[in-house]
Amino acid sequence: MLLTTAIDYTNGAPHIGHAYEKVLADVLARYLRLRGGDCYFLTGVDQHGQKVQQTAEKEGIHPATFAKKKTKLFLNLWKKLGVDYDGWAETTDERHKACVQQILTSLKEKGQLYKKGYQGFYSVRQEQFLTDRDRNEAGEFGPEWGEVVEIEEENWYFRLSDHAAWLKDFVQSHEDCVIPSFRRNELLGALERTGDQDLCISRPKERLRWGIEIPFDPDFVTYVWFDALINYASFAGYLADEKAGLPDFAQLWPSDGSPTPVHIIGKDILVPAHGIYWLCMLHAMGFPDEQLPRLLVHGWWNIKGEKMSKSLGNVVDPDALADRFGTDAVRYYLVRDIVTGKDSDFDPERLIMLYNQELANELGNLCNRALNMTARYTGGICHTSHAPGEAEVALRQSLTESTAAYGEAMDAWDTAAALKAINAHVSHCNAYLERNKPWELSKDESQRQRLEIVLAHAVESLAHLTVLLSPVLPEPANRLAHQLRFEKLLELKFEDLTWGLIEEGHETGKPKPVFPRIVLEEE
Ligand code: ME8
Repeated sequence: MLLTTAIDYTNGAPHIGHAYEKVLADVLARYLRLRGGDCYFLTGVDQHGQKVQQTAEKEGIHPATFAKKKTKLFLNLWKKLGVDYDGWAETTDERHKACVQQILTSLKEKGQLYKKGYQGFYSVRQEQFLTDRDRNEAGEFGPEWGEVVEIEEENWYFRLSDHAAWLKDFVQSHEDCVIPSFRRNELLGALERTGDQDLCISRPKERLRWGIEIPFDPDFVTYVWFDALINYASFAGYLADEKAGLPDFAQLWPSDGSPTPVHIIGKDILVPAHGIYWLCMLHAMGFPDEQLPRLLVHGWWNIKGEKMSKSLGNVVDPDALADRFGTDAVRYYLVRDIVTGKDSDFDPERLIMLYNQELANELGNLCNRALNMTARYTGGICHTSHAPGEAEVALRQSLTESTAAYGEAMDAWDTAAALKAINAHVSHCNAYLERNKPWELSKDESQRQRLEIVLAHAVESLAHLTVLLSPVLPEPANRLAHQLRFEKLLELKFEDLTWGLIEEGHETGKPKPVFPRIVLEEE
């Protein structure tokens, strides 16, 4: 299955919103593979457009050099955060350019593009033409539009209005075309309000040079959104030459009823960009309904209830955050403290609290106790063939429930609920050890069998938890698998997670702290 993210503007450094989306996608891609499916994870950067041109001009450098420089910041961050994509999209790539131009040519041949003059208002910040509907109650264009200029120019238009009735019908009749459902309702509401407007898809070169040239009219470049949306298809191999080194499109974007691509995007770019423009573009390109992608719309991280913005000076730098608290804490927090689809408040104190409590204390404690006591009391050997007692039946039940709840939550893209399900079993295990006190059982030879049962149950649980945690925290999961001396543990699939992963006589290794506590200097 093809899983994509929005491609980030290269007019500035990555912020915590960018990091969240890419970590979320990485976690979901790893989960889909754990489920036994294929997943091709595509992400990248949006390098064209006026914003990039303007910021580059301010710095006195060419937009291409500027975009490359900013792209490096994204590439370095994904490496640091363990975002392990399969495909990388840069919109200045010649292969992408060729695809955009082929699509433009073909749409023109189909009569879907036409040229006309326009006189009116234009938002420089949003790179968008404005109509009276964009005015506020006072009849003005509000601050959200930034600088608004009056322009008169000819441009190329896409017959968006041809697809309006189809789109309404499509969204109404496909419940899972936008996830979660309240975002689908938002799109339906927007479709009710939208008139019969077409989409301007070009910009004259005299105003904007930084874009993909319109192949049949060299005085114009392609509108940045029209160019950027096509990345999902171009980097999946759409219309590509076999030798281009891109994936096989038919395989990645199936038309045989198998799962269609999922585009992970933020709430601000559902309407109109993905929910209207992209779906209509695909429809015009000839994609049948059953081949259209699904849109997974996530919420935003705010700062103390306010939108993160350069002007408020509250932008959180994920790179600095990872240097300070470590990659694991950042990954964990970003998918633990937000419900997919909803907004959340970014709070470094919660990051520290959740990491220290749930990973360093609870899970760290379980790893340490299970492996340490097994090494000390049974020479590292697991004795798994004894019959379970009442407490063990309850523990197995807790694991079964947590695993099922985890799978259900992840299938619904809800990473926070999945992590809570893991934590529920970790707590059960810690309470089980507290109640059964292997350290006391070890002092009484007549309790030898009980001791072996308790330790084996803790180790078996740990093996399962390691696999479940691996999409979110792949590195710690690797280290745990190594400490369990179960090198093939992470090759297991979700459906393999039945009781009995640890065989009779298996020898575990010694624990080394996997989740060191975050201690602030001020503490
Ligand atoms: O929109 N919290 O790029 P972008 C969570 N280039 N997510 C956030 C966020 C926040 N505070 N702020 C932004 C673009 N995002 C286009 C996309 S796709 C063909 C072109 C998300 O760099 C935002 O919702 O402004 C979007 O999904 C992504 O970051 C990139 O935003």
